[in-house]
Amino acid sequence: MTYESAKAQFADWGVDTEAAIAALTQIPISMHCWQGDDVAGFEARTGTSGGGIQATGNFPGRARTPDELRADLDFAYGLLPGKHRLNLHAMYMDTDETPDRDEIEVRHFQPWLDWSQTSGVDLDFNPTFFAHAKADDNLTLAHPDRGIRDFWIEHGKRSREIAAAFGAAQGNACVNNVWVPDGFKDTPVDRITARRQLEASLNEMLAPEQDPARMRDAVESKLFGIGVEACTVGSHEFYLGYAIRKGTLLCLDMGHFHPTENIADKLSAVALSVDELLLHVSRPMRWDSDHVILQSDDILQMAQELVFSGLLERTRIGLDFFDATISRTAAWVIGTRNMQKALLRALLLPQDALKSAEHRLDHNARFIMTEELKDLPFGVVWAEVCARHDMPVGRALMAELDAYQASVAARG
Ligand code: RNT
Ligand code: ZN
Repeated sequence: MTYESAKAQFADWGVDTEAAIAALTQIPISMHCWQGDDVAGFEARTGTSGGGIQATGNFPGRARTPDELRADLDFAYGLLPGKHRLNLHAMYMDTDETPDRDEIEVRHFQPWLDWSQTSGVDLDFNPTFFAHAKADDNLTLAHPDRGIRDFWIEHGKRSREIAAAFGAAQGNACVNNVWVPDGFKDTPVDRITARRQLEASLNEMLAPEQDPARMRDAVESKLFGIGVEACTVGSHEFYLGYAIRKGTLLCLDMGHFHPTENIADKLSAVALSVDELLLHVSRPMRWDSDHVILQSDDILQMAQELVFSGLLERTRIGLDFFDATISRTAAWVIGTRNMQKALLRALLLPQDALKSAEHRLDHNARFIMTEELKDLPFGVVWAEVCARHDMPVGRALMAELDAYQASVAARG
């Protein structure tokens, strides 16, 4: 089918494909650096990821150095229509020095800044509160030991400064997302002390004022992780309240809730109380497994909520998945494209007609429409987007992904 006939089919429903394409290419996705190397990072001094997150698998081609990671990123961004961002973790520092986490400065990330300037990919940032001896108790900002808390508070402060420096260099706000693994393997008897401790540490960390034009703070909740099955200190309720009171962004990671919860449903609810949202779009399978996102119902609903609830302007879309059983670059490209495809599908729906059926309680019309609309040629419009950016789809995409994978497969 040609784009012109697809365009006519959408027009028949009152949908302007050109407007949808224009809107889609304005939506940046903050792609996470950590899919490229299985969340290992480039610090000289620390070890495995820890914190209850784990990439499993040993498919060849993992990036082992910052240069390899940047080469892989260049390849991946080259297959993503639109202008996107990179979400960098502190453990991805690129320096000959060996700063501990409480010693990091923007100079330790200079090669990333240089790459950002030349590639035009703006940066977001994350302090790394895991994969470190001082996080081995699965307690960081909520640790009972003042010295350990101070260490992590300092790390958090420095991360905010680095984020602000990134923001100043790129001319738009860098989001600095705080996720801490803090929790208990077995049922704690004093949850409130741990939560007060986390709150106090966060307050200290966020106390130095930063220009919101340069950096914004986000906080990410979690339900449980491996090793912290009984209680996570920074739960959803904890951070929802915190974000409302402190005016930070609230980060919703799709893997951080009970498996049957609908994360898309949460957006409109929390958007009434928090100004800005950050998403970690992910795919949990039975637990917070961080599978690469598919064009699954969860993702389609998430995208539809963003579009239909008018939340795109105040939501930063970040991704959070890591699969080491497949090509890292294919995971990035397919996963990020799936987010874009989901957004495109939402943008190609006759929003007014659907809403008006619901508003007049015509659930029958809404039902017929939602099902009939599923047969529209969304893929043809996506192929047109890619063609306009001179990017492949289908078998041609597969050939490019395979060729790149073959070129990195010999990495040790
Ligand atoms: C962990 C959180 C967190 C991490 C990254 C690496 O459960 O989802 O966002 O995945 O910071
Ligand atoms: Zn996350």
